[in-house]
Order: sequence, then C-alpha cells, then structure tokens
Amino acid sequence: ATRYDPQTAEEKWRAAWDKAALFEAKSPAEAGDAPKAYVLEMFPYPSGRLHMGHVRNYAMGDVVARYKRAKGYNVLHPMGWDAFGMPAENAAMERNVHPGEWTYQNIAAMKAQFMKLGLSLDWSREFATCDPEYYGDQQALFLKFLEKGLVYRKASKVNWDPVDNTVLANEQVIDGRGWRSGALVEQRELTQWFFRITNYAEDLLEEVQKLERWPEKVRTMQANWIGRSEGLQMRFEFASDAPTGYADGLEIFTTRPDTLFGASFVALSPDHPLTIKLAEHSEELKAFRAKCAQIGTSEEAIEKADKLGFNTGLTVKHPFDESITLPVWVANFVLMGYGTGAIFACPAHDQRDMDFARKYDLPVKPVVLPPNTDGQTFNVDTEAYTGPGTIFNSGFLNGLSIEDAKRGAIEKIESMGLGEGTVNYRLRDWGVSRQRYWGCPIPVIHCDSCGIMPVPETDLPVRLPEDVSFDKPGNPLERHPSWKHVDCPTCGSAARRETDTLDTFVDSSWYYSRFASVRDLEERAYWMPVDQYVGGVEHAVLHLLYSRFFARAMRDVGLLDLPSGEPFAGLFTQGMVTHETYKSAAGKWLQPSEVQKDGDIWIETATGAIATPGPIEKMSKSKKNTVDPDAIIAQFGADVARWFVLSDSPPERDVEWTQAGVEGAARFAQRLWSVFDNLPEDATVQPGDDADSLDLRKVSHKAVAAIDKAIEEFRFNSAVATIHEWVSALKKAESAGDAILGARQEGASMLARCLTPFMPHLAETCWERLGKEGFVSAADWPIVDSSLTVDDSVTMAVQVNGKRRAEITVPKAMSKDDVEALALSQKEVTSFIEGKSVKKTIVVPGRIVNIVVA
Ligand code: ANZ
Ligand code: ZN
Repeated sequence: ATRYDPQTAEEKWRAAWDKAALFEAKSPAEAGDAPKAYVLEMFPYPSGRLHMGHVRNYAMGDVVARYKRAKGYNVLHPMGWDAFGMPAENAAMERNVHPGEWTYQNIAAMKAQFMKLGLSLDWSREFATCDPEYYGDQQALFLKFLEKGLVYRKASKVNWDPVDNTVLANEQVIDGRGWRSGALVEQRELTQWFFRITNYAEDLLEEVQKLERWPEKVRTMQANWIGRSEGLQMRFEFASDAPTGYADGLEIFTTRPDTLFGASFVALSPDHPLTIKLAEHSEELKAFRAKCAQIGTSEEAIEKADKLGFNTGLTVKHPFDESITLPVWVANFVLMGYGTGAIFACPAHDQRDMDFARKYDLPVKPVVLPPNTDGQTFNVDTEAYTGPGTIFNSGFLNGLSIEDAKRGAIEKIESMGLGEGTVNYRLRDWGVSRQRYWGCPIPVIHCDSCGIMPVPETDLPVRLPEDVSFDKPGNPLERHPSWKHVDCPTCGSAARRETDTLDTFVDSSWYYSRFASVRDLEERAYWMPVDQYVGGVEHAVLHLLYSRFFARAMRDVGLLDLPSGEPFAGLFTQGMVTHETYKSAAGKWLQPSEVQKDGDIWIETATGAIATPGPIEKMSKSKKNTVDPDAIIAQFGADVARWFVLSDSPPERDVEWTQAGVEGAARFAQRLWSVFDNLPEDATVQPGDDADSLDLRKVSHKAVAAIDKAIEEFRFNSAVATIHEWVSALKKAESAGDAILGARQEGASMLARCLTPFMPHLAETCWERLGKEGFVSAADWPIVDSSLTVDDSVTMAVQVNGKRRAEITVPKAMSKDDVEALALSQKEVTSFIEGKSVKKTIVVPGRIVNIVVA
C-alpha cells in the first residue's frame, strides 16, 4: 500500500491543468450546443492574505463550477480583485508606501495562495478594479449615466473633522469623534454626486420577489431596505401667524394617518427650510442647530442620539378639529432627507415621539386600542403601543381597523383639499462622492464659464496621479500641485478637474459584466446573468442592490442586453468559519494553540497560568482565533482544507474549525486513496450480475444520484456524507476480492468523478491510477443506471392500536395479504396481540401496517 502525498500531487496537477488551459471558458461559437453556466463568487478585497472564510467561499463556488463542467456546460468561473478602498490609504499613511504598490503586492501574494487551492478558475479574465483599463471604462459608464440623467449633483451632509480638515466616512466617526484626531465631528454641506437609484425603486422591489433562487431572507432584506410605504402628504394650517411663504400651511408626511386624532405636536427637522429661516432671528435656535449638527449622518447615529427639541412658539390647527392647536417644535430625530422633513407626532404609538413627549412634557393620547382591552382603562406609559388594534378616541374613525382608518383619514384629508395619499420609499439616491485618493476619479471638469463638462471620451481614462503624499490628512488629489489644473474641453480656458473619487461600491457593481466580456456586447449578453453567485450575507443589502441598479442602468444606456435587469439569477450566502477563543487571566486573547486542558481547567501551555475558554466565534485577528490556510495547506494539502470546510455543516450555516476535524479529513483522504491503491492493476472488466456485484453497483449508482441532487440543492455536507458511506462500502467490497472486481472498478471510476468538485487533486491521482485517459477535471459526470437506483424493497412500520411496535422490510411487490401475515408474525407484535382478538388490519402499501385489537 502506498500513501497519497498531497504536496507532490497537488503541485503536479495544478501545473498540468494550467498548461492545458483547462478552465478557460469557451467562446459562444466554440461552445456549440452546450448550455452556459456563469458561476461567480464575490471577488475578494486584496487585504494581503487569504483567510479560512475565503477558502470556504471559493471552495463552494468551485464545487458548482466543476460540477457544471462535468455536466456538459460551458462554464465561466472568473476571478479578480476589488482593489480600491481605504485600507490602501491607511497603509500609505502608516507605512509610507504608495496605495498602488501596496495593493498590487497584496494581489500577487493572494493570487499565489489562491493558486494553491486548485480552484477551476479562468484567470485569463483577471483584472483589478484599480487597473486604469477597468476604471477608465467605469468613467465612460459614469458619463453615459450622466447623459441619461441617472447621475446628478446636489448638496448633502458629510462628516467633517475640523482638526484634520477632512471628510470622514461613517466608519471613521466613533462616538461622534474623528477616529484620528478625536475631535468632535461636525456636519457640513458639500455638493456631491448621486446615482438616481430611486428611479428604479418600484422595479427593484417588484423584481426581487421573483428571484426564486435567492434566499428568502435576502429578498426580505432587500425589500425592507427599499421600504415601500403608503402614506399621506398633507398640510397643517397655521393657527399662529403663518411665517412668510407658509400661508398654505406646513407640509408633513405620515404613514399613520389613522393616528391623526392622537397628534400631540408637529416637528421640523433641524435642516428644514423653515427652521433655517427662524434661526436667522434666533440665536438660541442657531445654537440648537449647531448642537444637532454634531450627531453623525448615519441613520444609526441619529437613532441612538438623545432626543433634542426646541419649541418655536408657532402653532398649527388640527385638521379634524379646529379648536385643537398643536405646538411646532424642532426635533433632532426628524431627518431632512425623508418625506418632507416635517411630521406630526403621535407619542402613544411611536417610540421616538414618546421619548420626546416624556422629555418635554407634551400630551400623550392613545388612539389605537389593542385587541381584547378596555378603552376605559387602556393607557400607555413610556412605551409606545405599535401593535394592531381598533381606533378609539378618534371621532369619525372610531371603531375602524388601522387599515380602514388609514383609508378613511386619507379620503377625508383629500376631500378637504389638505393633502394626498402617496407612495414613499425609504430608499435614497446613492451618494457616490468620496474625498479620497484611492478610488476611481469622477471624469468631469469644472469650468467657470461653461459649468460642469464631461471629460471627452478620447481623454479617458482620467488616471490617478502617481506622485501623491499622505503626510497630511485630506484628499491628496485636492492638494496635488498640477493634477487638477486642466483646460476646459469646450472653451479652452483654465478649469479644474473634479477631485472626488467614486465610492468603491461602484467598482463592484458591474464587475460581473466585465468578466463576461470587456467590450463585446454579444458575449456579455451570452453569459449574463450570473447563474450562481456565492458570497457572504454581509453583502445582502448594499452590494446586491447597487449591482441590481447598475445592471438596469447599463441596460438602459445600451451597454447590457439583459431585459430583466437582474444580474444574479441564483444567489447563495454561505456561513462563516468559526473557531474557539481563549483569554488569559489578564484578559488578553490567546491562540487556541497556546492553551491546553488540564483535568477540568484550561491552562496556558507556556506558563501554566489559568486560561478561560470563551465562545466559539467567527475567525478574526482581534480574537486570535484565526487559522492560516497556508499552514493547513502545507501540512495537509488544499484538498483536505476544502473537504473540511465543506463537511459537517450545511453551507448556509457556520462551520466550526477543529484540529481533530481537519486531521479526520486527512485520514479520510488516505482511506479513499486506498480504495484505488488496493485495486489490482488489471484491465477494466465488466461488472458481473451476481448478487454481490449487484449490491455494490447499487450503492455506487445510488451514491452518484444522491451527490448529484445534493450539489444541485447546495447541500455539500450531505454529498460529503454520501462519499463517506460509499467509501466504506467499497472498502468492505475489498474482502470479496476479484470476484466482484468489475463492480469495484466501476464504483471507483464513478467515485473519482464525483470526488472531483471536492478534492480535485486527489481525484486526478485516483483517475490516473485507474489508467484513464485525460483529466478527471475534464471528464463527464457519471451516468446513473436508473434500474440500479430504484429500491425493490421497502421498510414499513407496524402499529398495534396506533402505537409503533415493529418494522418490517419487504419486497415492494409483496401482496397485501403476505405483508399482513408477516406483520402479525413479528415477535414484538405477537406479545401485544396475545389473548386479544384482531378486529382489523390496515395495510398502507409501502408505508404502514396498522393492527387494531380489542
Ligand atoms: C405620524 C405617526 C404616528 C407616525 C405614529 C408613526 C407612528 P416609515 O414607516 O419608516 O416610512 N417620519 C416621517 N418623515 C420623517 C422624517 N423626515 N424623519 C423622521 N421621521 C419621519 O416612517 C414614516 C413615519 O416616520 C411617519 O409616520 C412619521 O411619523 C415619521 F403612531 O407620522 B408618522
Ligand atoms: Zn469652459
């Protein structure tokens, strides 16, 4: 018996695959009648090193790609790099290395690691989003969108660090302070670029429901993000003197017109035009606005902040009861970017309104009565009631359900000419301006006389300058001595380049179409949509939404022939790789390899000090529980690493990395190899039709059918389990020796092919050992003889008076009478019917025998 040596085998096969360009996708013409399959995993950010999460993600995509290839598909399985972004600039600041140099070095290092995994990737289509050829075409796309009105500019808030004099990303604001300077962050208005994603809000929402091969959870997250709500936009007329320009009243937006009778006050955003106007004459309000401006721009920051209010002294009339007036406040929780930037507040049924009302001592009047409660006694304290119920305390709406009351209130307001029912979306246009260097330059020029001029197509790409410095905070493009100074393409006078770059989410919003083809629109149309997309659920909202927008926008400017506008027909979101965590007595994280168990307690191996085990968590550097794929590959081989991350857990769940598990996988690889190694090196013979041969053949054919189904259904762990059982059967068959050689050879040849998606290098070695021509990576999926997969026997439960007492296995064709007789003769059954009379026996063929006794 020989040992399988993964190190030599893996290197050998990778070189051979490479030489044969085995995984390059065929052109549509070469493919002939073969159907296409586009398999894509979310491309990686070149952080510098591969982690186990990558291994799992790409191993899953590779299973699908290799399987589809074996099934006769023309497969596209490309790889590239999502290469722009902040970490490169941080490295530049910290280590004085150019972001480009840092990025391309990381790409080289990670690519070398990727190569070792034996993934069936078409590297001929590789690119990095920071390649000028890529971002140049992105600039061309931007200009097409601009022409079509899908891009525009407007003033918008940014986080401003007053010490570093720079714009901060939301992640760079920590507890309201700049991450580097520690200064209190201010909100500043800047004119920025936006993609008009809201144009497609309705379509994005409608179509997401139809994506049947997407996880339900992700579809819901998309729908919630788009957030369609039906509401009412209406005016509250002023009871006090109307401010200039507000003679008709104040426009508000609500999704709960049913609660109008519970209105307690009206609130304006600190950035509402009326607030700004009032602040011109009030130092106090001016100061209040400044205070509000210190809260971050993110919805989350606003959600978390304390409620702040300012009473303007103005009052408005209640639309249904003129005798009621409501005070007008300015409230920090009202956003200017949503609805009209003004609301009416009903504290009894909205928590933000409630917090505000309790703080400023404003009235709380419940108008929705929960089911099975009494209107006399029901009350709310500090918790708003947001559940279902019946309307009360509400004049003409009394007794109606919430939905009916909404409709009733809208109709009434419409008939009074005070407003109209509307459809609103939570989705905002996508702000894409970033005041950063390492991103795609926005290809426009600002001219004092001509305005904003697109860079002529022939001048693309607008390349990033190489000679930049990161010694000061702020945007290096802005302070570069010459880069931004250009002549206006129209009038020739001195003008300025746009120094904003695009959000890196833009880069990843169309890369799939670039892989399909750089320029050839027909080839793009051939490959699109992606048939199977695989990636982390952390991208379930923004990346997928932006990609869906881009596919539509590209379609509408004539660059993508994809009628549905849906770039990903199938989506799978994989779980994470987790590992144990440990802490020292001093509370510092320890690597799992630094501790050992001593009786009931854990100790640090080096010092003997007590260590505490923590929860099993996602591998992360900060918790010191990562496992380096390189080390695992060096010790066990890539196949074993792949096998481990695919076994044990369903792909959508987390899988826990354990040393014992990976060692078990390595042992299994050897055991599997021995199935092939123990076959005599004889010529292939036909399987016999004796009972033993037939039994083994059935195991093999059923296993192929089961693995096939498991891969189709993304249950790789169950395919792994089937291979385990199959190998056991083949090992057992070794004792029968040459008598069933044909069946053993057939099983081995089928096994090698089914193993290929999981452990491709080992599979090639097995295939070679069988003396087969060519690569198993290029072989067809085994054909299942369906006469060998139908079970001719069936297991049935036997019940006595409805209680399960026994089980019988019978030929499927056995008559009811024979089944009944057999059931009655089981000794577990006889003991229950002894001394009683059998009233009736019911046989449900193939399932159950029920014996009724009295
Ligand atoms: C009165 C009311 C009563 C509301 C009640 C809610 C509950 P969704 O459903 O998420 O779309 N709102 C409107 N514009 C706002 C803004 N610019 N900033 C902050 N809040 C705003 O949210 C719509 C509800 O959020 C609206 O319905 C409004 O409060 C508030 F029992 O009006 B509601
Ligand atoms: Zn000009």
